[in-house]
Amino acid sequence: MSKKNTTDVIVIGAGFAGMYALYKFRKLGLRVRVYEAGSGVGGTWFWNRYPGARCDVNSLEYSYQFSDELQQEWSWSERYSAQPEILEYANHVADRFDLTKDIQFDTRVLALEYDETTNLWIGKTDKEDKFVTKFCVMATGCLSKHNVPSIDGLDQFQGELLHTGKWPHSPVDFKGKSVGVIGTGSSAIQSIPIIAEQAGSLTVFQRTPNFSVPAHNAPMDKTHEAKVKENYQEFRAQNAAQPAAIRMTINPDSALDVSEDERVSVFERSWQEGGLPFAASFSDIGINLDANATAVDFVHQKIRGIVNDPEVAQMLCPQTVIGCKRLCVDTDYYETFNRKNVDLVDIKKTPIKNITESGLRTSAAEYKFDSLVLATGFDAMTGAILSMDIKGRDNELLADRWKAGPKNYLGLTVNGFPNLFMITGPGSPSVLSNMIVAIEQHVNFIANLLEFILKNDKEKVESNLNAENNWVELVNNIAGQTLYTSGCNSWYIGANIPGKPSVFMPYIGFPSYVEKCNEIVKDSYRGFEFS
Ligand code: NA7
Repeated sequence: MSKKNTTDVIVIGAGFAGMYALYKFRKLGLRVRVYEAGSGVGGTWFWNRYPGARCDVNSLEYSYQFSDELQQEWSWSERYSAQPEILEYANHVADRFDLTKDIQFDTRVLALEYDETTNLWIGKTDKEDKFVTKFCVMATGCLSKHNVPSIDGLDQFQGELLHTGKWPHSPVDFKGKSVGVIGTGSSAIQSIPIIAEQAGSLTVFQRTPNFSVPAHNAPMDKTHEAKVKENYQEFRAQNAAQPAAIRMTINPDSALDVSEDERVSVFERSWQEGGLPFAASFSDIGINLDANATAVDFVHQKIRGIVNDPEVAQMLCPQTVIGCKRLCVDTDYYETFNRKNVDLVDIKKTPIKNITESGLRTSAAEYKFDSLVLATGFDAMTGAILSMDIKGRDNELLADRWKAGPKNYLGLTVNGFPNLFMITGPGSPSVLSNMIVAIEQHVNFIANLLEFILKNDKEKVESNLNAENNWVELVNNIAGQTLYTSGCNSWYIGANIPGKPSVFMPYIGFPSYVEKCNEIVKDSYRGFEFS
């Protein structure tokens, strides 16, 4: 084995997590190597190039804070950044901190095996490299394994077959074409208005409608940007104290304690403001069914007010609680269904039977398309990790250990898999927080842990089973107090993937998570075992 393949730390993935991990671990004086399946940095933003792909967190917040020079010198052009600009930012960071020299692109890690006698991990990639490392860090992303639905005949389609999560790098021309889109999650909701403008005809196949709030995206307010930059640190600290580490003013009132008129005017203000803060219009929308129903009613009224055809409007009105699936943020989504060239098909009523050479067949009709877009989401949170063959102590497969659902400590470590860490893993705030903030917190935690190991002449760390059991119970207890677990089929509980165990995966509440991490460190890394 060549010397270059022996390192202290292997990081898998060069998205925002992998890039910061490389930067941070290098600073500890460790030899770090990153493997990345794509041909460039950026992770989610490298792959999700579909038209309209945009972040739903404000640009001034969705960025790194580890370097003040970086956050001062970079300028965002819009309130919510579009994918090309975020990818440009990722590339800027890679250049600025000279990251790419330690990243091996176009290389997918297939397997990792722990060798107890040497306390090393041995890995295998699709380039037939074998690597040996002491520490492994999964920076594999929460929404990176795209979900291709098992619909009969998918391989028969002779037109252009696209997936929003694995979009081509060259521009896709829909001009004048007949296009079908399967799925109505966030990716579909962002891309449909743009595809509709270009296509000759667009047919949207909807299994479950989603709630969406207008983004009211706009050019960056330069005065606001300058003000934030005057004291960026304080701005970041205030945001980190918010439940999702995203800046929003949570109305302390209950939706049930105000008059109908006042409630509607509060919702209207939030709707006009736009974006995810709609969920904070009242304090109890996420925890009380009756309060939630008032927000549902308001959005239903909005949909009925925007969409001209009452039948189409009715089809677009979700019949679940609002927010138990991730709230979508759009530009002209509902308006798009007033276009003459756009049709909506309810595939719960008339299911897709099969894909044909020229389109698809439902139980009611046959459709012909030049292009078919699968906007069918991801095997979220565990998909990318479990697509590798990871064997811990006694050759135990992580996939077997997690058969009934992911189990770990702080979303970070798994008993029996020493020196292996997950960034924004299941059981951490991850997708229910500002991802870049969560990533930095996790990488900092791991870096401190590595420093502790090295300073104290320890060889390995893993979590103990008891701590893991308690942690998973805590994650579930917190979720149980909210409407996230009120029965809608979200990817937070793995419901979008047939056969996936139904377990609520994210930890709700970024500040309390950070508090718990800090307490554990103070308490000599309670729940971790060192040897
Ligand atoms: P989502 O939100 O998981 O949406 C996927 C959509 O695809 C959703 O409407 C699904 O319907 C639909 N779907 C999935 N499988 C099928 C099959 N087999 N047949 C028909 N329709 C199907 O993924 P996105 O990419 O839109 O967004 C993911 C996250 O990225 C988003 O939450 C943001 O955080 C960014 P279903 O609802 O399961 O009935």
